[in-house]
Amino acid sequence: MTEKTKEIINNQINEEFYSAYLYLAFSAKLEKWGFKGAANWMKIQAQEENDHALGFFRFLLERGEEPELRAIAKPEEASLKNMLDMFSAGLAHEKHITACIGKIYELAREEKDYALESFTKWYIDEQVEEEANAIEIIDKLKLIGDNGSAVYMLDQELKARMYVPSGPYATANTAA
Ligand code: OFO
Repeated sequence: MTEKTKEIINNQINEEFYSAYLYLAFSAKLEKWGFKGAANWMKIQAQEENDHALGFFRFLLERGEEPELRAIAKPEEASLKNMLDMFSAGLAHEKHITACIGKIYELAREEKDYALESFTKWYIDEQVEEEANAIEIIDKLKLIGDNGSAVYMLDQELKARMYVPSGPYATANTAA
């Protein structure tokens, strides 16, 4: 594996852990505000991001490389003041992640690293789903506005989300 490839994957491990941090920070804030359902949704998203990081972590190990764990930045977006702004910031962040994954895929093709090319496909598909999920919730929040009982119902809906291990090594993540 080239240095360039190792660097982009190590960076992506950090990006995915930052995503987990971001969603966990949103979860804490939402729970403090009394939105337990939205807090649950965000916490599960954080768990999935952790899995995504572990996917890249494991990929490096399986290719005989040692992952490098770097400092995770403080998520400044956690200072946002309402749920709509948080989900919108989440979507903006996912678009950034989609671009990062695209760059990994491009590099894999450039370097004819077929294993990485194949591995990255899982993340490309996942990003379509992640952006769609965020858009759906943002649309609902816009529709609802400040209608308290509708916000309460949406919060109840978000409470139903359950954690399912996510990532190309989902079943192996517990042992990663
Ligand atoms: Fe939110 O996505 Fe990871 O990869």
